[in-house]
Amino acid sequence: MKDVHVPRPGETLSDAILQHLKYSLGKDAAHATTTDWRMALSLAIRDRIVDPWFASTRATYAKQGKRVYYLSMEFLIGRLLEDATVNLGLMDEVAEFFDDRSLDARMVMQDEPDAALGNGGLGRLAACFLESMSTVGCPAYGYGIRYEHGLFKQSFEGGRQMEAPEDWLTEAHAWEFERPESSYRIGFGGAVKVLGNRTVWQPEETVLARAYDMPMIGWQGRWANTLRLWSARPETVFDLDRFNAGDYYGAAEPEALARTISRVLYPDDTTEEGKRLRLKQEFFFTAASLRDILRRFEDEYDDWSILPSKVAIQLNDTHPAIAGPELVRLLHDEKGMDFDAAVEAARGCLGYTNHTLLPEALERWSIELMRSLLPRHLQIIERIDAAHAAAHPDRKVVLIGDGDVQMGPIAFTMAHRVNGVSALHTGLMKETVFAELNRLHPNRIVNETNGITPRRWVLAANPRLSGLITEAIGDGWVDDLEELMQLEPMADDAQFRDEYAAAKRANKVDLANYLGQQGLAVDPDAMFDVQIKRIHEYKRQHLNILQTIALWQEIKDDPKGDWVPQVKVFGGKAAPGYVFAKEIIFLINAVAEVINNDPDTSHLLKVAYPANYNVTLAERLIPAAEVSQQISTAGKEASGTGNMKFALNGALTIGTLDGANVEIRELVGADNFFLFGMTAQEVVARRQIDDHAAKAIAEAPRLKRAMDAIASGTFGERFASITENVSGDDYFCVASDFADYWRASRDLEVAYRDQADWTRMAVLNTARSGWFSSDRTIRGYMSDIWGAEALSV
Ligand code: CJB
Repeated sequence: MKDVHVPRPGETLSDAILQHLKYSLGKDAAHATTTDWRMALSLAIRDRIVDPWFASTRATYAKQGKRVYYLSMEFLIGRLLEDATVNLGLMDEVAEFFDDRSLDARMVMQDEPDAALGNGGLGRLAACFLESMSTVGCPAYGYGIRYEHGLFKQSFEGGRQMEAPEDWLTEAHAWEFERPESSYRIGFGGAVKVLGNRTVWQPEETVLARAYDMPMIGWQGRWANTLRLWSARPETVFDLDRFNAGDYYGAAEPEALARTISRVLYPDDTTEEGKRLRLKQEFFFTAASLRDILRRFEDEYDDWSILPSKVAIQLNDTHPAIAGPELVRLLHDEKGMDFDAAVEAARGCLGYTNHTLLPEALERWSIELMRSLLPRHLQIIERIDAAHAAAHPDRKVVLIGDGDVQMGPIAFTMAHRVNGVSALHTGLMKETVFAELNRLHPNRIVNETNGITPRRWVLAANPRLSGLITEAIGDGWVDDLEELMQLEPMADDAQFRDEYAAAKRANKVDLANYLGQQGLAVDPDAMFDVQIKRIHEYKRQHLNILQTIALWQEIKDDPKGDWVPQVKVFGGKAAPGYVFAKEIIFLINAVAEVINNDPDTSHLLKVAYPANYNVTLAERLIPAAEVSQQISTAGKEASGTGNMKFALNGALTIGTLDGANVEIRELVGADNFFLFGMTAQEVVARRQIDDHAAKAIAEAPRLKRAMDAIASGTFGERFASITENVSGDDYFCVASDFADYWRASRDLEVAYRDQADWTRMAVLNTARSGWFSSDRTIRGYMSDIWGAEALSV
């Protein structure tokens, strides 16, 4: 899309939109489609971002500020137009503009494709961080991959998950600036040669990494950073010889092979080829980013020894962990720095965030794979490993062991700070996966509890609540979220509570209408209970659905009883190769089918599972939620961030002592949080008991009855893999936590009956969740890890 429109000083937003419609899109208002309007608006908004964006870059140069580089395989940015409009304070003007033309501004904004360049929490955290880094004025770049296809689109067929490719780039969008001049040649394979006193890697295959930039504007447009995504291109676009010989497919092969690298988010890594591609993706974007970082440094400075004082590089999980060895290679092999000094400089720059203790998620690559793709890096890792062994003769951790290159320990040894994402998770990191490395490097691990951006997750997503808050305490909360504390006394103010409850009710009506459009009628006065996140055994959606079945059975026993009507909402995708998770999805849909069509109970209990959960759907569900399900097996959820979004939007949590739930409960108060389940330590002990699941089932007749119903075919299939798992090994302790979960769920219902008191608790959740702003998290990283200072334009 060519932008031919030059904004003139004094031009109103309305003029700018109309100008773009005419001159950039070649349409007049009478014939404009929703997409035309959306593009015209986007371009008009984009024009207003460019100046602050340039000014931020200039300010960083002028002040020789330290820059932060956030390397992440995922940026789950979702839609950008509404975010940018809200941050520029232009929402009212935009709404008025479309009102005047009998169009709905929100509908226009919702025409934007939802950029799903991430899988879940890790990618969404990266997106919140980009916004917060701009809001607090931290000079920063996000670096990632410009996937042609983001996370697959989910649909249900007969209750089963179907996957279709996502295609965001085929739809018009306004945010990218292609930078053909910023291209780097990235190599793979080949040989390592020693030429004189230099070691030279001569790759056999190369691809080009081409940059695409998106501006990321902070609150009130005070600062804007860049998200730079790399797209893979072939060096030879076309093999003319093969084409001339009649081999038309073969002629296009080099291009197809190169482009595969940035084609899709997270290819299936269950096959060797899949693993190879995944490692290629990781090296591709990491290497391009590092070259870009060093190029920018060299433009300004000529002394490599000051690199760590000017450059902070954060590794978002182990995916970019090859950055350590690659930075050493660049500094030593290419810039001529002494090897040990290169290692020190690299470590001075690098920080590593761990996001999970699940052993299967800590990446490792076979030595053969590493040797065939990155032979020089393997040598460098061996040398760093040897130095580490020499410095710590009693060490038990190795960087290369069991035939694999261990990316977790590599990230740890190559970083000056390693952080966990909640207090509990950081503690467990020290005690479990990184116990040995923590012993050797006792001050390296720090905690930075996750956060979320209030601009998107309250101000934009929940305008009713935002308006109420601003009326009550002014708008200072938007970039100083702890100001929400001023709402605390209003929890006891009946009028405020009524207004707060009215905002929630209106959000529920919106959601009820949305579900209605999808064919499910729900009562907006029912209790809205929501569990939205990736489908995973440790997140225990199956615990929730078992509880739902048990509840349905009790209601059916006594349909005239005094029940709290409720809607159980599920949302989330399962990895395409994760058979058990897909079975959980199938079970939820099968249960929904039966329960929703049961004439005895359907006025009291409904199960909703809207397909294709994504950022946009989250923005719809969270403001309408009253109950937030955070029920992972304790010790397994590193932090969670959905839990924070719900609490802030006034949903009460039913949850375990896991991840950031612990901190949420401490802050909102134990009385305003529905706790259940074993602690992380108790879970570990419980697993030692023989037949712990069978014993738990024997003591929980409701669970037994629910499992029997499944096994007897009440929901069509018999779902043997699920019932056998829960009654067998039950690693995630669904059976053992069931009874207490049931108890907490009933406590919730009792509490819900007293609406005034419920709203009081909800207000307290909002008032006391201000600490979970990602602005606070970013300031923590800046002071504890990056040593970076906020600048202003
Ligand atoms: N997480 O989304 C992912 N993907 C991974 O591969 C590993 C972890 C999640 O990261 C979030 C952000 O830190 C956490 O809140 C969440 O608990 C964790 O599962």
